[in-house]
Amino acid sequence: MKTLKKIKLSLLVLNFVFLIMFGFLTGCSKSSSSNPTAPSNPTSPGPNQVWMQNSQFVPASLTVSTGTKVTWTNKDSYAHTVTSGTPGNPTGLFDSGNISSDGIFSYTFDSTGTYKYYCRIHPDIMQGTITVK
Ligand SMILES: [Cu+2]
Repeated sequence: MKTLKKIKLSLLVLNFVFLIMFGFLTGCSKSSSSNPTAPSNPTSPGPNQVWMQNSQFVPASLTVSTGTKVTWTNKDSYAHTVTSGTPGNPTGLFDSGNISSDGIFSYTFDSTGTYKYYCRIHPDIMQGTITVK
């Protein structure tokens, strides 16, 4: 009878150890998911950045100072282009060619002016303007 009690007691201890370990593990996974230093995906474009998102340039109008490098990032799952000019009238100043998903294109604006651009794949819905001051 004494040995049965001992077994029951050790099982109880084992249960406790298991519960503590389980709690520790879940605690760990919780803290790592809310870790503020973990890299997170930004929800909006940063300074001097334009996103191609849902077949739109975001923001559609951006004002920068001369010498600024503007970077476009394709957030869609399909290709876009960044082409200077207006649909049917490309200026030839810059043309990214097809930018696939997650791809980027950069252009440095060295002169003041208003630079219209568009996507050759979706010219009717994707147009933007960079104003350089
Ligand atoms: Cu497009």
